[in-house]
Order: sequence, then structure tokens, then C-alpha cells
Amino acid sequence: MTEETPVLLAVQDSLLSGADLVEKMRTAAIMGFDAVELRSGELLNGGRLLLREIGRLPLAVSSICTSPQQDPVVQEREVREARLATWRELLHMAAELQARGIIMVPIRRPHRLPDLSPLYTSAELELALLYRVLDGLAPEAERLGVGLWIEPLNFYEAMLVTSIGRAVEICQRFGSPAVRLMADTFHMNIMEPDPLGSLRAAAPYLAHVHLSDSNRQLPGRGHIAFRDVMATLAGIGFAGSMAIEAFPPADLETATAESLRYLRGALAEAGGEY
Ligand code: LER
Ligand code: MN
Repeated sequence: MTEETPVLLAVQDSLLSGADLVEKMRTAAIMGFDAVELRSGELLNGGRLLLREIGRLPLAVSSICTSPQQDPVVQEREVREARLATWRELLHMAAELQARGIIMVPIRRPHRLPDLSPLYTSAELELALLYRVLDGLAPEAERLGVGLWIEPLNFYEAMLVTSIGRAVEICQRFGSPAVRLMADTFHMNIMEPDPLGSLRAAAPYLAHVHLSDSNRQLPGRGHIAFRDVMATLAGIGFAGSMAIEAFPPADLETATAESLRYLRGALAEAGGEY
């Protein structure tokens, strides 16, 4: 952990109670989180309220998590351009909110481009289109100092980027300081043969982590050993942000606070500097 870039422990807004985003941020601040991760839908609907409150917000915004409506790799040009316009709007909102990055799932299921085998497969075309999409967004992201974080999802949810290794390759090949990857412990638990080894291998490109248990419940309610995850992150000198992502539980009020206590305990046991 460095002074300029402290590791932030955040929570998604869906796991907080409150009538609007500002109230939810207040709830997170009282619980002891460092930051919140805002979902793009909430931000696009209720963002004006937040932007009016800039400078008086109860805590930091670490990141923005996009939804399938923003996945940029789509065949239809008008749809793609409309999505890219939304991405630009989100990049500017992120910059105003001083969020560190926006999460990008390039494409989920099914394939959106045709299979032109033996010329090109759907995946080859989608990957080529992803690089063109990044060409269009990365310079603005670099200028604004906001990261574009590629998130691999498990293969029941996505087809193109389903492993940490694939996301690292994209970051390396694209070569922009704004394009980084994030890891989600839930997806890694399904896809990675050696999840902690994958985190270590991704170290130079790893900007953000979703903390989610093996069953998509809050950390502490499944069987991922978060102490080992935290120890691995401390070991690679991770200086990014982390956000809890989970299905909202019935006992929202107490469950999120309980998960934060569990994670702070895991951090302390891991002996990192966080
Ligand atoms: C979806 O499973 C996920 O992990 C999110 O972070 C991205 O929508
Ligand atoms: Mn995730």
C-alpha cells in the first residue's frame, strides 16, 4: 500500500440500504467501508443527485460496474455507437466522482458476431471488434485518468473473456495504461485451476477485485478462504480497490456489516499492510 494509492475496500450500492445513492453512501460510511462501487444503471438514473453533492459526499466512489446494456461488443452499428456514447458519459461521470475505473464485460452470451469459419470464428471477430472499441475509448480514459477494467466472467455467463490469463493478454496486446483487468473471486473459483496463482500472474495489470463468495453470497457465506486471497494480494503489493459483490441477502442491514467485519478480519490475519 502506498500513500498516494491506498487500497480501498468498497461495497456495491445494491448491498446497502437507503432511499437514494447518497443515503446508501452514508450507510456504507457508517459501517466503515472506504468507498462504494456504483452500478451504472443507478448512476445513469440517479447520478445527477450525486454530481450535485460532489465535495460533500460521505465517502469515495471506487468504481462503476456496468450492466449487460453497456457491453460494447455488439454487431449492430447503431446499438454499438449508442453504447459507446453511454461509455463516454460514464467516463466523464467517473472522472467527476474521482472513481478509479469502470468495469467492462466486452460481451456475455451468446456470440453477437457471425461464425465465418474457416475465415474467422465469432470469437476472433469479437476480439478484433473489442480492440476497435478500446481504440475509441482508451485515449479519453487515459486523458481523464479513469481505468477501463476488463472483467472475465465464468463460462456460463460469457464466452469471449472467461479467464484472467485472457484478460492479461488483452491488456498486454492493447498496451494502454488505462486498460487493465479486474478479478472476481466468484468467477475465478469456477474458472481458474489455481486462483491465487492467477492473481499473482496478473499482478502488473490487476486494478480491482470483486469480493464474492463461491456461491455468489457475501464473503464469509461460502467456502472461499478470503484470508488467502488477501495474503496473495498483499504479497503482490496490490494497490487497487476491492468491492463486495453478491446477491443481496434478505438480512441486508446486518449481513453487509457482518461481511465487512469478516473481510477486515481476513485482512488482519493475512498480515498485509491494508
Ligand atoms: C457479473 O457476473 C459480474 O461479475 C459483474 O461484476 C459484471 O456485470
Ligand atoms: Mn463481478
